[in-house]
Amino acid sequence: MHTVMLMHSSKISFLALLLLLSYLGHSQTYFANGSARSLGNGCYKLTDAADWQLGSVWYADKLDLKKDFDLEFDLNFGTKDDGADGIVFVMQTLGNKALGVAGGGIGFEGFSPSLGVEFDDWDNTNFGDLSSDHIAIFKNGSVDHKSNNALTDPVSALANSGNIEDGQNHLVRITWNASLKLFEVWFDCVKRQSITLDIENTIFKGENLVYWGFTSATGGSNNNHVVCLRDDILTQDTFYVCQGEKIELNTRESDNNDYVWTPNLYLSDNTLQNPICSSTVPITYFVNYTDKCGNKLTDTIHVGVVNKPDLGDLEDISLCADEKLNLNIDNEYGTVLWNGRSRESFELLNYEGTLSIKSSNSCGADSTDLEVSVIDCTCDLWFPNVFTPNKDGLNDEFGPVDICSNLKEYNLSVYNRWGEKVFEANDLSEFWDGSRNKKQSVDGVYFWVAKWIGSVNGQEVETLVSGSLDLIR
Ligand SMILES: [Ca+2]
Ligand SMILES: [Ca+2]
Ligand SMILES: [Ca+2]
Repeated sequence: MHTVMLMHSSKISFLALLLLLSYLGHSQTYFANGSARSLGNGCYKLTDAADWQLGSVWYADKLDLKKDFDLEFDLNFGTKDDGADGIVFVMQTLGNKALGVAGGGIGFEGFSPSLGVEFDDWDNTNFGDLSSDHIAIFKNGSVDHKSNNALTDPVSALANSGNIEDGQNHLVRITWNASLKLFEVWFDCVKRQSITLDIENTIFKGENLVYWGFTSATGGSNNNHVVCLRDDILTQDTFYVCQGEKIELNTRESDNNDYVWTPNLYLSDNTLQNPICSSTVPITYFVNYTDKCGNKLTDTIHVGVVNKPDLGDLEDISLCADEKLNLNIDNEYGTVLWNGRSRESFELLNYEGTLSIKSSNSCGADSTDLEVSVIDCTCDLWFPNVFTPNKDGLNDEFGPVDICSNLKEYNLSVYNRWGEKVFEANDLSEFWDGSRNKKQSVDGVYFWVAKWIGSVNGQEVETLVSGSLDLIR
């Protein structure tokens, strides 16, 4: 009985049901509003080449400013050098249906709180615009370079101040280093803006989860405005796979499509951008490739393994009256329901009846019903005063008969008549077979001392007993 109890509590503490998830089987989508519409292949037309258009596209999931991000996308500003008004990359907290104001505000006007990176191709002299197509960072829906919402000075989009309304796709990269609070913008592979700012606290008043996307508008002049985004634009550095299943990994796009993942373990093909991983153990990969700007990079990708909840080791529980047991099942990214209610743990104290447990996470769920009973507890050990270690199968070993519900500690020592210790046990399963140093001990009288701590109705009680023993072969 006592061994069942001890095993029971150790099994519970070993139940580490590590759970994670959020990205498993996740497919990412965008919301297009106003004049914006999907062109397929991840491209959205924000405005047509018509006057007074207004569009926005928002990613379905929020960005977390507590984490780094690295976004890469193509912008196309149309074919008319004298067109208007441009495109703004926006972070905001108004939702994924939000739409701003048309005209020189480039669809960004009207969002507050917000952060915007304008790619402005129309010179509004009242806003202090550069005459060339330019990039600047703003907050709170303003595009006025003279206002205190201007977070940076404008710089020309191209270093040579050239025209970006050339019908070509322009590669834009926006990165955020959460620990350095560093926000940077690249245009056609050249860094054009950089700002160090606690965006979460100074703009969003402590909110770290923000919507992100793009706005565009036309006014009395116009252009086609298109943004092309990958559906996996939020590149991850950690993937989670359910134990025994597979997951598609992914890294940044490359023009020459030349990737090498190391170590080449558990991967369908270590030269793909997106190999299938079937690891059953946590593993870290390094991926070598050349990015779209020709930089040779090495990305680090971690794969975590998530176990499906398994409550199969749980057994019915018997507790002594007034004995407490705190049941705890780790499930960090899932939930554990105790009798239908979500709690961290469940304390048993004089509880009798069925205890229903359900543990679930995104890899699966398991449930079990335990019968919990309260028993009268004693802890007594009885020792015989004679034994006959002659291997006839009868009384060949010396040790206790136990009636103990919950033994905490145990020691038995046996001495010969000269006071030499001939045997010692610290576990109830160890009995004396009458030998010492592999030699048979002689017939005669021996002495034993036994000490144990057991639970008697919730109280720990220590007992010390001694006696003599006849060894007869
Ligand atoms: Ca232009
Ligand atoms: Ca402008
Ligand atoms: Ca401007």
